[in-house]
Amino acid sequence: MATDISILGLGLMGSALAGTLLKAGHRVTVWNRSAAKAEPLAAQGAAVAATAAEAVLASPLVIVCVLDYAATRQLLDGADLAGRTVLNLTNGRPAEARETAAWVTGLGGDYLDGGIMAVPQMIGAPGALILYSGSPAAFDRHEPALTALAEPRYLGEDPGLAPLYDLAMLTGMYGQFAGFLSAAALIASERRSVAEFTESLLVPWLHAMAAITPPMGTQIDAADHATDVANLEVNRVALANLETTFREQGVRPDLLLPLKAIVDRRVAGGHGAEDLSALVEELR
Ligand code: FVH
Repeated sequence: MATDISILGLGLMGSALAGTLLKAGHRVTVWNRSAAKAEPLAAQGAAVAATAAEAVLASPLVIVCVLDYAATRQLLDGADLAGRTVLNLTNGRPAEARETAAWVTGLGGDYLDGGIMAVPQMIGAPGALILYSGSPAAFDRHEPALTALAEPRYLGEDPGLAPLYDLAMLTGMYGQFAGFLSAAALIASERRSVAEFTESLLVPWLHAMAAITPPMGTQIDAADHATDVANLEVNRVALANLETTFREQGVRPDLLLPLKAIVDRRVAGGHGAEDLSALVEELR
């Protein structure tokens, strides 16, 4: 069913959200600080609001997607939020989401926070996921329209949950990139093809390793770090070999050293027989 939706913030992501909602047949009102970014969307049928406050008044669902929460608060300041649902898809911290939720509800609105697990090109396509938390009633009301953007995953009433899970997902992603970049530098140190190594060897290996992380999650939940895979002492030796090899190859091991330090500390504490999952105990 076509609904009225306002989008505030027309950067790469906001423009992708607005374009996808227009294609899905919704009536979309847009606003951006730099007005020129609204022009392509106006050509696709969006109404363009002169001010952020005017965009808020235009629709019961107001999506904000800007640089940070300071910008979110700045552009919503003075707008009449009573009876509106503010869905903030801006990247931020759980504490910021909770503060913003309290502010919006204090002004008579409903608040949803969201974490977009997609790049702009993925919006509206299979594989895109958006994490939501906040008002359950607002989520139920708007879920049908939001499904056009990405698979929606509602995490709970605490508005801080979506950013918490979003940042945890990004943590996994940056860890993967840190591993990839270190491996690439090592391969490049012998002038071997990084592209060929990545496609034929590294990616299948990472898929296999990803498959053993859910059982590690179960171990972490149970605080049971027994292993029949590889204990921390074995990993300590492997990481020592890695550091030495990186240095011998003239490659900086900087991205690996924090992990190595934690393994060394755990083993020095007498936990060499444990699984890698036990490192969580050193982090919390
Ligand atoms: N792009 C991506 O792949 C990621 C995917 C995951 C989610 N992120 C988050 O989405 C937010 C916006 O990201 P973006 O990629 O759209 O960013 P830009 O293209 O740089 O656009 C930024 C927009 O923010 C507006 N803006 C900045 N400061 C203010 C302000 N003080 N008041 C009002 N608007 C402001 C900016 O306006 P303008 O510069 O065009 O006038 C753009 O509309 C972000 O949280 C990502 O982490 C995207």
